[in-house]
Amino acid sequence: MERTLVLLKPDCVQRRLMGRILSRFEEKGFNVIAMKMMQVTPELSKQHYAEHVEKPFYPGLEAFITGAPVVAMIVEGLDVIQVVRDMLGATSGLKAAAGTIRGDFSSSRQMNLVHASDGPEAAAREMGLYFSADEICSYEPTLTPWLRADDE
Ligand code: FUP
Repeated sequence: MERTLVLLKPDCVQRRLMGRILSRFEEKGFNVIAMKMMQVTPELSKQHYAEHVEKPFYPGLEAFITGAPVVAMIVEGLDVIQVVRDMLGATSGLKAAAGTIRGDFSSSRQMNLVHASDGPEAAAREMGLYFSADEICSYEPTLTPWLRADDE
């Protein structure tokens, strides 16, 4: 079982798409085990996007991600890190395949609605940036027997 950090970005909140996008992860069968609305500070933005801080697009990215609240969540499931990345689609909404979240709802590279960790190391680091251990509510969903076979 894996866990990944998902952010519904400011454009998702402002465009009233939170419910529809959360539904995609719920409908897939993943467990949301932590969730909160919060304001990303410039400091948190620099930590989150550490690999991009020196890039020319970073100032605009920071202004965007700190410009309105986000919803941070931890999503749990089998292979959830890669599967959620696949559900998001390519970084730019103009390049993301139809049927993906970005492909269906975004027409921007910056305003691409959702962030998700891109690997196990990033997931561990990003979950630690956004959540403390006591904010994680692990539980066994009662419908698990109807989501997959016992040996999967
Ligand atoms: P992703 O992993 O798909 O979220 O995308 P990246 O880690 O490559 O980029 C992080 C964020 O920077 C993206 F959500 C969009 C933004 N970005 C820009 O605003 N301009 C760029 O040229 C590249 C990325």
